[in-house]
Parts: sequence; structure tokens; C-alpha cells
Amino acid sequence: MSTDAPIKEYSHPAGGWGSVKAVASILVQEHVALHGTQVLMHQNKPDGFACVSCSWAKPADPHLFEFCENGAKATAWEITNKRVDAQFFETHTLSELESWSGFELESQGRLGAPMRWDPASDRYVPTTWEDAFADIASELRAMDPKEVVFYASGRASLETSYMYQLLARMYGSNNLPDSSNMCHESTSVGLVPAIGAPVGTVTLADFEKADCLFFFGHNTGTNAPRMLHQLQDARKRGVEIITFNPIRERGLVDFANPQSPVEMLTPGATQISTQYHQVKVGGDAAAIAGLCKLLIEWDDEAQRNGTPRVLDAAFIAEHTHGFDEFAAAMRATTWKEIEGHAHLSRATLEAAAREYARAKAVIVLYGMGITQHRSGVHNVQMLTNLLLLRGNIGRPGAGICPIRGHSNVQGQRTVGITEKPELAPLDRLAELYDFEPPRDKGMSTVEACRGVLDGKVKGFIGLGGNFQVATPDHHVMDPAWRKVRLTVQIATKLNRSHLIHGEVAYLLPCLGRIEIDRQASGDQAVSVEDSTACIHGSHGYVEPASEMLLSEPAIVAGLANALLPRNPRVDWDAWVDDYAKIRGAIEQTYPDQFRDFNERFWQPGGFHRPIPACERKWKTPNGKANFIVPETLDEDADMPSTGPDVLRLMTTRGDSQFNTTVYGLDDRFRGVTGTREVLLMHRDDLTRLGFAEGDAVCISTLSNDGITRELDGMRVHAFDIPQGCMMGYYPECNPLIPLYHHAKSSLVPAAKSIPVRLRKSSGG
Ligand SMILES: Nc1nc2c(c(=O)[nH]1)N[C@H]1C(S)=C(S)[C@@H](COP(=O)(O)OP(=O)(O)OC[C@H]3O[C@@H](n4cnc5c(=O)[nH]c(N)nc54)[C@H](O)[C@@H]3O)O[C@H]1N2
Ligand SMILES: Nc1nc2c(c(=O)[nH]1)N[C@H]1C(S)=C(S)[C@@H](COP(=O)(O)OP(=O)(O)OC[C@H]3O[C@@H](n4cnc5c(=O)[nH]c(N)nc54)[C@H](O)[C@@H]3O)O[C@H]1N2
Ligand SMILES: [Mo]
Repeated sequence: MSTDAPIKEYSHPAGGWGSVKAVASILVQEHVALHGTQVLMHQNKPDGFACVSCSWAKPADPHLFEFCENGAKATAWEITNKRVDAQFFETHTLSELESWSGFELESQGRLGAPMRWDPASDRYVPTTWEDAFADIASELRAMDPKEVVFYASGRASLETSYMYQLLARMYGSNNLPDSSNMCHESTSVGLVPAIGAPVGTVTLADFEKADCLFFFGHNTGTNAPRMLHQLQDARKRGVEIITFNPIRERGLVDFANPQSPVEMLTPGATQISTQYHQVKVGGDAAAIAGLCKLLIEWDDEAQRNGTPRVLDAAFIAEHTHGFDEFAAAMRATTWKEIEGHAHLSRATLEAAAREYARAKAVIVLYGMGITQHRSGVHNVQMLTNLLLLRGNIGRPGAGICPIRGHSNVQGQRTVGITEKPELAPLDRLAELYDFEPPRDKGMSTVEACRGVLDGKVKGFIGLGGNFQVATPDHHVMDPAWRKVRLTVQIATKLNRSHLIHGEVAYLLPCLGRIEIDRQASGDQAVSVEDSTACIHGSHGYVEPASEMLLSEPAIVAGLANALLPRNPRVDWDAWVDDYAKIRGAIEQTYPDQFRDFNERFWQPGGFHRPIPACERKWKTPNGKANFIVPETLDEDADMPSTGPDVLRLMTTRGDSQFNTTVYGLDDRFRGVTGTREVLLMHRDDLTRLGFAEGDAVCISTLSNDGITRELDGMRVHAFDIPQGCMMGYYPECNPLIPLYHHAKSSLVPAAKSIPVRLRKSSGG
């Protein structure tokens, strides 16, 4: 391989000096070097601001620098000195901007003033907030509320999110899809019948008591790097960490704490995973079935021999239902099936099962490698099955830990952002605000996309995010978006969703969470919920990017005032004047969850929302935790066709991005430099299929609807990944995902298991 090859093995630990260099360079790139370092000192501190990057827990006793490399990048990205001004839009038509990459678009800096698309010039032109609200409201009034979608990306605060769902419902719509529909919806749908709670059951305190962690499908070093501190501490106590991931992700291999002088100056990286199993993409259900089968059979043997039981029989008898059926299914599953689907040997799985059986308290953690599959919901339930076998839920040091994505994605659902009416407190809202909320089911993300395709969606409002890019099937969807009557995007940075717009289009710029939010009663704070159901306060530190910006609550209130008839029970303006009043309204709506909200939200470490499963109270119809038998262990069971030339493509994030926001083209930990247009595959697959390292290829999806989905000009490279699997980057590969290719029942796009073929690129 030549020295400037784009793919080289990265042999340093995660963190370390590489991390320090990366933080310094993003501060310079965003022109905020000195100022940025001061701001970073407040990140994730009990009296500071909640990082806008990931949702990992924020400890009560933080480190001096309670931020990671990627959190620092997200901060620099938001407080950048770069601005998109009116002159920028005078210079560029939207058709021209369509040829720009997402990276180039967002690199222009922060949006500064409300804009309306002018069809005659194909440009965004300045407008006033009053005119924007009035025109949007008059468009919405002419529509059936059931044809309007209110999307939320998971970053907006609890306060904004509560107001946003109320606006949608008072208008008459439950169409409240959010980013979790593409993310942990498989968790919400999978956990409820299993343990009667849609969220995880562990807090930071459990990490100190666990003696074994099982990790599935999460790239921690990149996507929740602060957790490496908990993992490092756990390793120092001798805790076993057993990882299942097709790729040897650097952060799960070893870590040098960039905040520890000793580790920075000596080669003192901590080994993170004690066992690393490179499971085949889509092979987790089979691997977990292997673990369960072993535990159940060892327990059978113990009963025969009169030796100590392997399973927690008392817990199973008192707390669970469905064990016999599940155990029978696991006993009947053959090793041929398990080893075939998981691509792991029985001996390997025995090593992992032995640690599980030995451990007194096990936490299972997981990410998108589990949820973004057609079998995503079953995958999640296989994890709970595994935990229930030894009573590893609802006691200290044990439990299930879905690692959430956006910094308030879990909280948005908590305060009513959901398309499923049964999950929202509709009776309570009706009583509090004297209106009749819609009771019919709204559209999820995939259903909203289908609605756009069918012409059923007439209006789309995006509270943050980059919906048109984050969702599947761009080639099919882009033309359909043009026929939507109204698109409104509330955003901080320019992205492609602002260009793939409807007949009437608005771009409404808002304050970011790190900016000072001044309202009538003074500077305002907001709140967010982390992955462990702890709720934290956050207030801004830097001057707003422009005087014209409104806060997200003010934008929602502006829309509500223009659209809805006066309602004496909801004083939107008073809420904007003083956000404590919004928190008061949230507490009135959810008195058990948000008791003394205004007093408690600055508590160091946040306050923990009560989750019944943590106390072994199972809010399931039968009052038990349920073992659930998976339909199949075969991810490809209903594939159109499979064959030796078909590979499974997983699309993941690199080290220099936050979702569709790309900060740079390198993916340091995976050794990829200067490009994202690559497909990483096993060396034997590369040669078997007749390609050489670095060849340009055309990749196409095996579709079953006659539509061609392909990307030409991608480069293939050999990589340490199981045979038959391939990795590409999100969002570059999203045009390859058919809209119909999603998890059953949760409808999460199956972004981690796309059946594809390769051929030589037409360009050479
Ligand atoms: N810096 C940064 N932080 C982020 C984000 C970001 O983009 N940048 N995004 C945020 C959001 S919204 C989310 S949802 C999370 C996402 O965080 P992750 O859940 O880590 O998401 P991905 O980057 O998609 O990585 C998925 C991981 O699963 C593995 N994987 C893929 N397929 C399989 C499989 O079939 N089985 C198993 N066992 N593993 C598999 C991949 O190798 C990869 O390690 O991170 C959040 N935090
Ligand atoms: N192929 C593939 N597709 C995926 C995934 C995958 O792994 N593979 N992952 C899925 C997942 S897990 C998720 S969560 C989704 C993410 O989907 P989204 O949440 O829709 O996308 P983001 O890229 O996070 O949105 C970035 C934009 O948000 C805006 N923004 C940033 N901060 C703020 C703010 O404070 N307020 C407002 N109003 N706007 C703000 C900026 O304009 C920025 O351009 O993508 C999904 N799509
Ligand atoms: Mo996510």
C-alpha cells in the first residue's frame, strides 16, 4: 500500500494525543480557538450546558474537562465565527447549492435571519418573523392537519419539545415523527412487552457495581466517548467487557485518557474489551441465542447433577413469563444455525457465556448495530431474554442500557413527541388546555416519507435535523419533496433538507443550546434527559450568532399564536417570557415523572425519572417480565434473493461527523483518511469478486420493487470485517436504502443490513 493510501490501520489507542490534536484543530477551523477553550470548561458541568453531541450521562462529580473530542467538535461547530449572510443567498441559487456536499453547506457557518424561498429567482430571500409566521399559518390553515408532519430531531430541549407537541395536537395532528423513528424505536417497541418500560434501566451508579459488561453494536470511542471513562474505571476494577461487533472499533479495544498526564506521557493505554467477537452483520440474534442455549443447557445439567443452578430460578419463577417456551426454542436451535448466522464458533460463544454465568451483575449496552435491522425489535428482545435468565434486570449493577443518540432524543418522547397517541397523555392535555386532541395514529418517519411519495403529505415542519438526508431512498424521495405544498425548516446551519424543499419554503434560524437565551424575565435555562433517564439543566454561555435569531420556544410560540385560535388556558407568550412556566406545565402534565421540576433540574448529575422496571415492577399486560421467542435468527429470511456475490452493507458514522453534519473527511480510528466515498470489505471477498484494492465500483441494492438504487464511483478497500459484510458511510450510502427495508413493527430503516452487489464502475 502506498504511503498516501486512504486506508491504513490506526494502531494508537482511542483518546490519547490524537484526541488533543483533533480538538485543537477544530477550534482553529471554526475560528474560535481561545474563546472555545473557555466555553468547553462549562460543558456537561452541573451548572453549565449540556453537550449538544451525544446523550451519554453527565456525572454529578465531573472531570475538570467533562467533554470528549467529539463533544468539543460539536461545540466548536455551533459557536463558530462563520456566518451565512444575505449576500450568500444573493450569490447562490438553490439549484446551484444542490451540487454542494453537506460538508460544504454546513461549513458556511450559522444561519442569521429568517428566509423565504423566492421561486422567481430560486433564492432564499430575507423576510420578517411576523410575515413568516403569518404566511406559514395561512398555508397550514388551508390544509387538513392530518396531512401535515411535525418532525423533531432529538436536540431541542424538553421545554421546546413539550410546546411543539402541544402545537401539533392543538392544530389537530399526531404526525410527530422524530429521529428515534430511525434510531432506538426498535428499543421502545421491543422493551415494552419485555419489561414494561421503553427505556434503559441503568444509571451511572450501576457501572460501579457491575462485574461484567456486554457490548453490542455501538462505536463508543466515536459516538459516546465520555463513556470510555466508565469503561476504563470498570476495567481497572477487573470488570470483564465482552464486545460483539463486526469491526474492531478502536475505542472498544484500548483507550488512553487524554485527561490523565500519566497515560498521555507513557504508553499506558487501558485494554477495554477482554473478549472481542467479530459477529457477522445481522448475526446478533443468533449469537445471543447461542449464549442463551448454553446457559439453559448448563442449567439443565446442573439440575441433573444436583450442582448449583446456572439460571436464577427464583427470579424466573417469581418475575417472568414464557421461560419454558423460550428454553425449548433455544434447546431446539442447532449449532449449525447459530454458527452460520453469527459467523462465530461454538467455542467462542462458550467463552462469552462462561463469563456471563460467572458474573454477579451484568449490564448489556447496545447501539445502532442492534436496532437498525429488519430484526431490530427481536434483537432487542434477545438482549432482554439473555438478561432475564440470571435476573440481571432491576437490581444494582445490572440492567439494560440502550445508548441513545441525540442529546435529548429520549426526553422528547418523555414529554409527548410521538406519533403513537397511546404514548401521549391525551386525556391530561385535554383537561389542562380544554381542547380535543386528535386520537388517531400519526405518521412515523417512514410513514411520513411514504406520505410524501403518495402526495398525502401537504406540509412538513422540521424542528432541527436534516430529514431529507437522514432518511432512505434519496433518488426516489427528492422529486416527491418538490410537490409538497409547504416545507418549513427550523435550523442552525444550512443543510440539504433546506434545498430539497416544497412549493412554499421557509428557513427559520434559531439559537443553539450553547447561546445565551435572553427573554423578558432574564436569561433562560432549558433541560434535557440523558440516556440513563436523568434530567439536567443547561444554560447558554456565548453571545447569539445573530441578533435576528429567535429561541426555539419563541419560534414554536410564534407559529402557535399565528395559527391557533386564542385559548385562555395556554399563554404561549408568557411561557416564552419565563421558561420556568413551561417546566411548570410539564410537571402538571406528568406529576410523577417531573415532581418539583423547577427545583430539581440543577441537581448535580440530574434527577432520575422513576422507571418501574428498575424496581422490578413490570408494567406489561401480564405484570411479568416476558421471555419472547424470536421469529427467526436469519436476518435474510425474506430477502429477494441471496447468492455468493451478495454482501450485507452496514452504514455507520465516522469519527468526524455528527449524523449528517460532517466536520471533516477523516475517520481516524478506522484509519480512513481524506474520503468518505469508500466501501470496506474482507480481503478475500475483494479478490473473490474480482476487484483490486482501491478499485472504483458501482454498488447497487437488491431491490424487490423494480427500482434501481445505485452509487457509482465508490472505492473498495480491504478491511478487518467478517466475510460477506461491508461497511460504508452514513449519509453517503442512504440512496441505497429502500424505504420498505425497515424493522418490522418499529419501522426503523434497516441501515445496518442492506443487500448489495458490486460491479466495476462505469467511469473506469
Ligand atoms: N460523535 C458523534 N456522536 C454521536 C453521533 C455522531 O454522529 N457523532 N450520533 C448520535 C446518534 S443520533 C446515535 S443514534 C448514536 C449512534 O452510535 P452507534 O450506535 O455507535 O452508531 P453507528 O455509528 O451507526 O455505529 C454502529 C456500530 O454498530 C456496529 N454494527 C453494525 N452492524 C452491526 C451488527 O449487525 N451487529 C453488531 N453487533 N454490530 C454492528 C458498527 O460496526 C458500529 O460499531 O451516536 C450518537 N452520538
Ligand atoms: N444510513 C443511515 N441513516 C441513518 C442512520 C444510520 O446509522 N445510517 N442513523 C439514523 C439516526 S440514529 C438518526 S438519529 C438520524 C438523524 O437525523 P436528524 O436528527 O434529522 O439529522 P442531524 O444530522 O442530526 O441534523 C443536523 C441538522 O440539525 C440542525 N441543528 C443542529 N443543532 C440544532 C439546534 O439546536 N436546533 C435546531 N432547530 N436545529 C439544529 C442543523 O441545521 C444540522 O444541519 O439519522 C438516521 N439515518
Ligand atoms: Mo440516532
